Amino acid sequence: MTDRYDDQNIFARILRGEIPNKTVHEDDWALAFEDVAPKATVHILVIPKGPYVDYGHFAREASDDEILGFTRALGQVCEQAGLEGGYRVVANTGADGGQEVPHFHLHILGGEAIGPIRA
Ligand code: IU
Repeated sequence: MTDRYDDQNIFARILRGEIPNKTVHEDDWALAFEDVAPKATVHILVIPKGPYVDYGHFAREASDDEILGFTRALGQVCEQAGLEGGYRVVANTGADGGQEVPHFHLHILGGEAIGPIRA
């Protein structure tokens, strides 16, 4: 998998403020916003501010501060979303993982019973 980052991808453009979004959280390390095509009652995307293509790229290249800041932001968003019944966090990665936008992002899905992962 290539780590070449396309700075014209849609999430890069959202980070630069070129495209509107429904932000639910923003700090130095992460932006969280509602998915435009929700796959569950609650569907939030959390993205790091840095230019990382996917989870592997982020885990390898991001600084400890970025990883810690992003992880804490994710936890904060999950807690603030009021998902008392639980939720799922998903990182689609690469073509086989069904990743469409080449800027690392985590999906938070909840607000309803999603059930176990099935093939
Ligand atoms: P994926 O993991 O790369 O497949 O997820 C990309 C998500 O980004 C997907 O759920 C889209 O609905 C969502 N999305 C968005 O929220 N805003 C956009 O402008 C575009 C995609 I394009």
